[in-house]
Amino acid sequence: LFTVKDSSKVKVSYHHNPAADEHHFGATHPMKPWRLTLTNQLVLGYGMHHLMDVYVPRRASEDELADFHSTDYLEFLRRVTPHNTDTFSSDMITKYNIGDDCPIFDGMYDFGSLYAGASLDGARKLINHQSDIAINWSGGLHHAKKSEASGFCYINDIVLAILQLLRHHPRVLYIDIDVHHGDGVEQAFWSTDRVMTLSFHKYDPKEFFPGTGGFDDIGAGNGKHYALNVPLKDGIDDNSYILLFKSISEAVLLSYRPSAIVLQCGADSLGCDRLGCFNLNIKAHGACVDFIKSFNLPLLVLGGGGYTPRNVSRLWAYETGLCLNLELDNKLPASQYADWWKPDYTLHPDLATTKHENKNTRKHLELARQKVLEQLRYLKG
Ligand code: TV7
Ligand code: CA
Ligand code: ZN
Repeated sequence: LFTVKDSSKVKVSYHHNPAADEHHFGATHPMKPWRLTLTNQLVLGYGMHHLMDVYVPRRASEDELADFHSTDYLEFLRRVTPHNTDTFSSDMITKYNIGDDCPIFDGMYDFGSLYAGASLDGARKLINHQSDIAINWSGGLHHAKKSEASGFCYINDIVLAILQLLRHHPRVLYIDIDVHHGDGVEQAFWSTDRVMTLSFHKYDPKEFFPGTGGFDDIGAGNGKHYALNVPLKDGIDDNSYILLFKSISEAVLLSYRPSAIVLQCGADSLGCDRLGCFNLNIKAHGACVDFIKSFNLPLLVLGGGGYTPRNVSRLWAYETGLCLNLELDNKLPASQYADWWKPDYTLHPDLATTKHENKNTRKHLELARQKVLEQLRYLKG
């Protein structure tokens, strides 16, 4: 099933409440929580649960959610259902940004408190040194705002987990490799230097959600230069992405010197994603995770987007293996779910198709790198 690459002991915890997987946004909605069941099947199939601490975290309480979210918004999420929606004013539906992207579905508050509970559990295991790396593939929902749903996200588990880490850590670095801009996390920490946010994403203000995250999004007040963005174009390939990611994140780590890192591993930056437009293979995405891991700082690893469930599960199983210093066999383990990985039944199918032509010129990539590195010259301390 796997070989052990490096027998040095890393304490990894895996936070998964299978109740989260059972929620449905709607038949045609691209967000499929059951991709977490597929992921977990591969994690178990490879036998990785024997090598880490597996927790079924409790739901986050309303008080815990209120560390970031407004109580009126939380009360709305808790009370509204598909059957009583018409008893809420249309102003409220508009204000909280309910719609096609963020529909009202049965159990949406429960879903939010489940994945937020898992991220908080992971953050606490890092704080009390029970884990070196904590993993929550159900988390990473980076668009949710204080009083507003956005982009399939209702509760911002990342902001909540970072707020926990800040109780014990002077500086937290947030890195986001989802194909979308991590706008909710950036906005929450826009004016503080205690969190640095770094997002790599497709950027096209008119055509691609959420439209923010250009070079000039840099934070404000005390947080000026502490929000970093790497806007990219369609079709970026393995080599350019890895090179850009490593050179930027290494410079950021050395200048900012965080004491903990939160890494959002959205799988929609893979090639063949239903919503994404990059051309990355699983190994390239994983190389970014492995690089961050090599700095040996307390690390919270989260999921995020990912709209082709068979590849989301491959990726997150592979990255669970990287956290554990394992080399997983390319042949996937047998299980009752195996048909999802037809016809090849492998961990590493070729995802770099010609569907998205690479529009990132060397000039654009070099400019992106320079623009970010320039911000680092202004950091205090
Ligand atoms: C973290 N893209 C979340 C990414 C959120 C992306 C969007 C859809 C979409 C929604 C659907 C649907 C869809 C095929 C794709 C401007 C709009 C255009 C709604 C139809 N099919 C993450 C959010 C993004 C909902 N939103 O970063 C129901 O695509 O582009 C938009 C906004 C207005 C609303 N319409 C889309 O990965 C988890 N939505 C089918 C059914
Ligand atoms: Ca991103
Ligand atoms: Zn995304």
